[in-house]
Amino acid sequence: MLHSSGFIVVEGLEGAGKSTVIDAIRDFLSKKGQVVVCTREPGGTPMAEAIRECVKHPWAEEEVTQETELLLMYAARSQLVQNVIKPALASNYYVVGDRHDLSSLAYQGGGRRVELTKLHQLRQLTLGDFVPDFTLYLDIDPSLGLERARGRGELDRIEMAGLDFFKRARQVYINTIRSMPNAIQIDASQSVGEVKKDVLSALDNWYQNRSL
Ligand code: Z5A
Repeated sequence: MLHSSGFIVVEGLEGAGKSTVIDAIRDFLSKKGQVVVCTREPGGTPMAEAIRECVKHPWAEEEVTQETELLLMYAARSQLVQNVIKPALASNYYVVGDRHDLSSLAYQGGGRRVELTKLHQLRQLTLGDFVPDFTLYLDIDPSLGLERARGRGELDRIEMAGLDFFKRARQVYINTIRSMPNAIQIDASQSVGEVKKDVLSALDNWYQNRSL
């Protein structure tokens, strides 16, 4: 049985269909005989899940500063990378991440307009040169994505940020993905079946080239 390892990340705005697509990616890799660990950010360890609750909470009685939000994202990421992702990769497993560092660039950098130097410093401190092996970005107009997300119930603190916030985040995603090696943009406004088909085709292509 072939065993290698790889860190695959699925990115996109809310309602883009990340959770839906991750199930298909896990099935694809399992059928290839790979062991797959799925993660989500913020979250994925007991402490990081507590941070997730904290960061999504509305905190109506006080303002959550940009810096606090950013630090919490990286605190959760540090816990996840050190305790789950790196050990899994060292065991020759595949890790499929529902969001990773690019989310901070899009949401805190683009959406909240945090200075890029601050983001880069935190990235360096937390991750060093650790990067995903393959990134799938599910691109969706924020109006459509939020409509899908709303269908699931109440919006959390970040989802309440307003349309312009998400438009800025989307623009950062699009610009960054273009310049990244091993990254692909998928049109997530299509039907679930079409999105899955595009994702699996891109994944198969990447996987075959990787296995050569
Ligand atoms: N955040 C941040 O600010 N900075 C960071 O560094 C990180 C995160 C890591 C995480 O919340 C929040 O944290 C997120 C970004 C921020 N906040 N916001 N806003 P989350 O994990 O709860 O939110 P999410 O990652 O955006 O998950 P999501 O809303 O569940 O989106 P999704 O996983 O992409 O979508 P889904 O669950 O697969 O689908 C949503 C619904 O749409 C569902 O009913 C599906 O059946 C439906 N769907 C999916 N695909 C389709 C298609 N193609 N057609 C029609 N309907 C569809």
